[in-house]
Amino acid sequence: MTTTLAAPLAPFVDPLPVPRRLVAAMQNGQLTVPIRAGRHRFHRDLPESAIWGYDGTVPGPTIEAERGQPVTVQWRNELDGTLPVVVTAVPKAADASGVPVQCVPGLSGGTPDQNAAALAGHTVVHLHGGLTPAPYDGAAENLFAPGQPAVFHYPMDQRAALLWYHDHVMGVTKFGVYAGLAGLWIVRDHRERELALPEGPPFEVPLLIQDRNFDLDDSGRLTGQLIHKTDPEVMEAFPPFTVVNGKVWPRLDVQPVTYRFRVLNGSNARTYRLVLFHNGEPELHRITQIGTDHGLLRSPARVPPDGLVLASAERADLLIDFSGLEPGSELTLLNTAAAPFDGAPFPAANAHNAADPGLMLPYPHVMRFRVVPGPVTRRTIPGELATDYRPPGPGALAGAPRRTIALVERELEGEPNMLTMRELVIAGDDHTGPVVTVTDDGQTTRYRAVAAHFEDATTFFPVLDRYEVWQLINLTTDTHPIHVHLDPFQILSRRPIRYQIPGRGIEDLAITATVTFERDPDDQLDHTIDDNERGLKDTVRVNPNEIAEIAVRFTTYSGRYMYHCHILEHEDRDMMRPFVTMPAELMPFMA
Ligand SMILES: [Cu+2]
Repeated sequence: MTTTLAAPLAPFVDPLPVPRRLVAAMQNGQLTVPIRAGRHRFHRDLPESAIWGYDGTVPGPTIEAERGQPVTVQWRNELDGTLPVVVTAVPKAADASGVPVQCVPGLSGGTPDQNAAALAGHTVVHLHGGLTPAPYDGAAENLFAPGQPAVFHYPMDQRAALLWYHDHVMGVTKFGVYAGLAGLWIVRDHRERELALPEGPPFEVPLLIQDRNFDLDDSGRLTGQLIHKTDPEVMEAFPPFTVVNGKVWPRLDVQPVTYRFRVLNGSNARTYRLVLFHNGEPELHRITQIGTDHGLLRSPARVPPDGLVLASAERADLLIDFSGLEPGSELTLLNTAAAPFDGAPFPAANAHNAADPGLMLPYPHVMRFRVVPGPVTRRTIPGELATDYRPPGPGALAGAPRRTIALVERELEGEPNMLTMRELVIAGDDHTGPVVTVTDDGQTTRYRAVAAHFEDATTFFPVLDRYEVWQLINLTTDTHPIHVHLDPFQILSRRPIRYQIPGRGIEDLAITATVTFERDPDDQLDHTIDDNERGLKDTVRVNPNEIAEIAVRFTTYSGRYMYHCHILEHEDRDMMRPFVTMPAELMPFMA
């Protein structure tokens, strides 16, 4: 196995782009965003790429809204032509020299997928993190063809946070987002202004992190053509080039002051573990995390010792202190997370040696900061941030309905694996079919699966304003970031489990497994909730050998929503399920 690959593009040569701001208040809350084919240069030395983008750009404009001031967006689908991404499943996972095909540009002997090439621009926009009425939430089957306008109303009755909007089409979200259909959406409120946090340029900087790959021409030169490449062993795309705000490995000049970075992992599948590196050492002490998916934490949090982990769709609101650094100092943001990510640790001190094509991480570079001369100011960070939420106490959760979901990977002969979320209910004594048993401190509960695929009957009908506890049992070997639409949730626990699945234990719906709350001897993970996860979340990483419990409560809107894995290749096949939120007084009339 090769341990390093020469980078075919020079790192840190392009300035970090900042997406155009679209401030809703400046347009009376009435926005029009065309969805267009366009061209975009991902790197100084790359030819332009054909893309699909909001406003024809990658990323789309950053929409800025005020809490309590509704925003209406006319999403105008003006896409023409077909998907500007070549999709290929390469027949072999590694090339002749043993390098995984996904770590290198080009089609690697794969043939373009003709069904993907025929996709002609159906789209639907989801505002991730939005407390949005169901008709405007961007349900994956409610598609708009080119020429069909969609007018979506966003009440914005929600706390300040970094949200993002992206394509959410059934089965092909992975291609639409990859083609460029993603943009940031910032909600602001008075609490953030009380804290005098940086707002807007130059000291508030959004960082939308993604990964991309490109085709090669006959002479081996990069063409700029986007390619989505998978292989027989890895069904997710893990492209080699990290792209921030649309540029491969950019750089940002910073003054010796405190900056606020609004970070989103918008990759299809890749998890990042970010380490700030300076003079051969990690300098994580410069980073303070003040917010997560749904905004401010109750108090500032340190980044975990190995680095800041962000799975697909997770966000972090970071203050980074560049004061005390000489002009000319360079700090590099590195990624140490192997792909597919399974939670395995990697010491931050070794981040500069994290490159490993065998772990689908050929280049750990993310971006670089260079300190330029300027007046030095250090910001003092308040000890109390959010005051509007607390963890739900035992009283709030006593008697809360519990829902149990198993995350399952089913291997199929001759086609890619199928990932599903098996919704489980307690099996009656008369049930004689396959069961999942869960043993906790000697007490065993038997469950049977009642739903596996998106189109199976809905079984979740949460009642508004009531807490529920959702238990997510990971029976696979990878970490899955599970995203629930609508209201945020809080993580209650992560606990280690051992499990066994007999041969043929995973059928189309039924599943046989024995799960025990005890640590597997081979399990190296600590299964803790990090301080920066003790906020309002909408996406939770569920690691291998783990049951995560989250406290879910829907408050405002009734209707049909979705929850799913945010690895886009998983949600597209078929790790996504509907739920329907209901006002309490309607429940007696449900058949
Ligand atoms: Cu997943």
